[in-house]
Amino acid sequence: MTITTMRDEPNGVFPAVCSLDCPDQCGLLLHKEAGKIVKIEGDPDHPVTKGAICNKVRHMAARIYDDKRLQYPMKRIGPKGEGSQFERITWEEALETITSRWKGLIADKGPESIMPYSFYGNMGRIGTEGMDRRFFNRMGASRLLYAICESAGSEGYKYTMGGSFGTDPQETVHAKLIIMWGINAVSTNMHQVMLAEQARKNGAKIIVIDAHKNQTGRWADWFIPVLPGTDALLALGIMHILFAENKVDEAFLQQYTIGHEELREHVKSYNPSMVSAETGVPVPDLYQLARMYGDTSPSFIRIGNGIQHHDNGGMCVRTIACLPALTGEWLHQGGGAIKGNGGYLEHNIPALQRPDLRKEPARQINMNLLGSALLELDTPIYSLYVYNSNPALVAPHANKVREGLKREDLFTVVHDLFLTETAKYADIVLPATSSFENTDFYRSYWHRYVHLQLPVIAPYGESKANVDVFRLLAAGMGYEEEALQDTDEELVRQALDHPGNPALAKITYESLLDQRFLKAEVKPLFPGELKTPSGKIELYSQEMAAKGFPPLPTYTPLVDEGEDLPFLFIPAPNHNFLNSTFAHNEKHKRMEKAPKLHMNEADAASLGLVSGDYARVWNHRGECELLVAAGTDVLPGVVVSQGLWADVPGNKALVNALTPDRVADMGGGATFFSGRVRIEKSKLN
Ligand SMILES: Nc1nc2c(c(=O)[nH]1)N[C@H]1C(S)=C(S)[C@@H](COP(=O)(O)OP(=O)(O)OC[C@H]3O[C@@H](n4cnc5c(=O)[nH]c(N)nc54)[C@H](O)[C@@H]3O)O[C@H]1N2
Ligand SMILES: Nc1nc2c(c(=O)[nH]1)N[C@H]1C(S)=C(S)[C@@H](COP(=O)(O)OP(=O)(O)OC[C@H]3O[C@@H](n4cnc5c(=O)[nH]c(N)nc54)[C@H](O)[C@@H]3O)O[C@H]1N2
Ligand code: SF4
Ligand SMILES: [Mo]
Repeated sequence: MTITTMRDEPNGVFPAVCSLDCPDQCGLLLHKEAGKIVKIEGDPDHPVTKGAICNKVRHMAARIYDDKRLQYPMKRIGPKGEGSQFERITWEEALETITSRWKGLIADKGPESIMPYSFYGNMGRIGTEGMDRRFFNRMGASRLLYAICESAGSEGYKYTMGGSFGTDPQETVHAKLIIMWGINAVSTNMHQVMLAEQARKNGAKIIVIDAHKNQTGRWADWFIPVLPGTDALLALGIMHILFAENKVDEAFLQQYTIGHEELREHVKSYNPSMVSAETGVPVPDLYQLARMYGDTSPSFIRIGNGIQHHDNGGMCVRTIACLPALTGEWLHQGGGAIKGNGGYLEHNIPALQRPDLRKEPARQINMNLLGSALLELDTPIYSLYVYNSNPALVAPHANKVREGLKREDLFTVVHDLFLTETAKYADIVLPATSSFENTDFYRSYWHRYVHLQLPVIAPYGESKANVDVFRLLAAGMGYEEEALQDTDEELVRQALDHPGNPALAKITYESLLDQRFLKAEVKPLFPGELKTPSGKIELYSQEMAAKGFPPLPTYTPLVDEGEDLPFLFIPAPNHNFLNSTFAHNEKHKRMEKAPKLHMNEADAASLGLVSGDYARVWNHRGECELLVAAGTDVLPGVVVSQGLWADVPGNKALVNALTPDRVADMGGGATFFSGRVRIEKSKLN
C-alpha cells in the first residue's frame, strides 16, 4: 500500500503529522479500524517525537468524532451570539448566499469592505496561507495583520539575529545549562523538555524564569520568579555582571557582533540593586544567575511566548537574544537560543500566496484590534470570513469583539469543525474537515523537519477543506485565474520549489511522499553572514534607531493602567487545550477540571479569599468569576489563570473579557499579559 491510498484502506496504521499550532509538530501514527481512527500515537521513528505525544492529541479521536462536530452548512435563523439558532442548508445555497452578498458589497462598497480573519487552527500551509491568500488577493479584500501570537517577539529577535534562526533543538542535549525563559514548556513544548531531560542526565542544570511556578517551574532545578514585564531589565542586569566580571567572550564579540562597546557602556547603569528592586529577583540570585550563565558552556535559552505578550515584549525578546552573543555560546554545540526557527524552513511564499493577484493596494487591519475594526472604522467592514480561528474567545478585549460581531449589517461566514463562540455570530456556517482528512505540507517553527500529510480518513459528513472551499468561492465569484483552481499537489509543489532557500533543496513532493518527513539541510549560523543589515549580531541596531526605538537593549516598564487596578493579570494557556481547540471537548475539559485563578496567599488573605472560593475579577473592559487557588506559586500583586475556556451559560470564564487591545512595542503584537484587574469575593460563594 502507498500512502496515497490510505484513505481507502479501512484498517491499518497510517502516518500523519500533528496539525496544531505547537512547536513540536509531532509525527503521528493513526490506527484505523473499519474506516475510523481508533487510536493516535507518536511515531517512534520520528527523531524528535520519539513515540511520545501529548495527552491532548492522544485523545484527538474524541474530537474528530465528537457528536457536536459540524456536518453540513447552516444558516442562522435566530439572533446573533448567545441564543443563536441555525438551520441546515446545501452547499449550493451556502455558496450562492455568500458570493451574491460579496458581489453586491464589492459593487456598492468596494472589496475592502470584506475582511478575512484567520490564524493557525491548522498549520497546514496550503490551507492556512495558500489558496485563501490567493483568493482574497484576487478579490482585493482588506488584509489582516497576523499579530496575535509571536509577532512582537519575532520582530525583536530579528533586530538582534536577523530572523527566526536559532539553535537546532536536537543539539540541545549537549547543553550544560538550559534556561526556559517565559515558556511553560511542560505544557507547550514537551519535546524540548524531553531533550532537556537528556541533557540533565549528562549533568545539565535547568533554570526556569517565569511569573508563575507552574509545572515547568516545578520541574526546574532552580525556579526564578520574576515580576511580569521586567525580564528585559533582568537580562540587562545579567549583562552588567557579565561585563563587570569579564565573563564575556571578547573574541566572539569582536568577530560576530556590532555594538559591543556601546553595550558595555550602556549596561553600567543597570546596577544589580536597581535591577533587583524592579524585577523582584534578589541581588544574590541575580549574581548567581549571571555567574552560572557566564561560567557554563554550552548554555541554551528557550525564549517563550509569555514574555512577549506584553507592552514591552518586542524589546524584551531583542534584549534576551543578545545574551548568547556576550558569552559566545553560538559557537558551542547545543548552545545559543531559540525564539523560533521558522526562518530555516521558509518555503516559496510569493509562489504560494500570489500577492501579484492583488491589483490595488488594500488597507491592513491588525487582528488584535478586531473590536475596533468592526465598530470604529470610518470605512466599515461589512463582511467577515473567519476560518482556522475563534476570535470571539481568543482575541483581546472580547466584549468589544462580540459587540462588533453582533452588528446586524455585518455579514459573517465562519468555516470551522465546531459551532464555536464565533460561529454563533455567523450568518452562514460551513463545516471544515480535520487535518487528517486533507492534503497539506507542514513545517515546524521549532525543529527542522518538513512533513507531508495525505488524507487518512474520508471527510466527515459534508465537510470540506479550506482549499476546496476557496476554489468553490473563486468559481462562484467568477474569478477565472488558473491559480485559483490549482490542485493540492500543485500547491505543495509550488511552495516547496524555492531556489532562495537551499536548505529545502532535497525536500520535494516526491521525496516527502517517499519519506513522510525530511530534515532540512541547514548551514550553521556561524561562521556566516546573518540576515541583519550588518551581517552580524546587532547589539546596537541602526535600523531600530531609524524606526524610533532605542538602538541598544533597553527596559521600558509596562503601561500603567491605574492604581485602582491592583493586580496584574496573566491569562496564559493551559495543559489540555490548545488555545480554544479542545475547549469544547468533554474529555479535555474533564482533564483540565475548572478555570482557576492562581494568586499569592497573602493577597488572597487580604481579600478574605481561600482556595476553592470564587473570585470576581474585573476591570473597565469586563469581568470573570474564577476559582481561587491561593499559594506561593505567584508573587504578590500577580494573578494567573490558565486556558481559554468555552462559553458555558452562567459561567463567566471568558478571560479575554479582561485583556487589553493595546498593541505591543513591535510587530503590532498582542498584550494579553499586561492588563490589570481588581478582585473581590464573588457573590457565587
Ligand atoms: N498545551 C498547550 N500547548 C500550547 C498552547 C496551548 O494553548 N496549550 N498554545 C500554543 C501556542 S499558539 C503558543 S504561542 C505557545 C505558547 O506557549 P509558551 O511559549 O509557553 O507561552 P505562554 O504559555 O503564553 O506563556 C509562557 C509562560 O510565560 C509566563 N509569563 C507571563 N508573563 C511573563 C513575564 O513577564 N515574564 C516571564 N518570565 N514569564 C511570564 C506565564 O506564566 C507562562 O508560564 O504554546 C503552544 N502550545
Ligand atoms: N488570554 C489569552 N488569549 C490568547 C492567548 C493567550 O495566551 N491568552 N494566546 C494567543 C495565541 S498565542 C494564539 S496563537 C491565538 C490562537 O487563536 P486561534 O488561532 O483562534 O486558535 P484556536 O482557539 O485553537 O482556534 C482555531 C480554530 O480553528 C478551527 N480549525 C482547525 N482546523 C481547521 C481547518 O482545517 N479549517 C478551518 N476552517 N478551521 C479549522 C478549530 O476548530 C478552532 O475553532 O490565541 C491567542 N489568545
Ligand atoms: S500538540 Fe504538540 S506535543 Fe501534542 S501531538 Fe501535537 S505537536 Fe505533539
Ligand atoms: Mo500562539
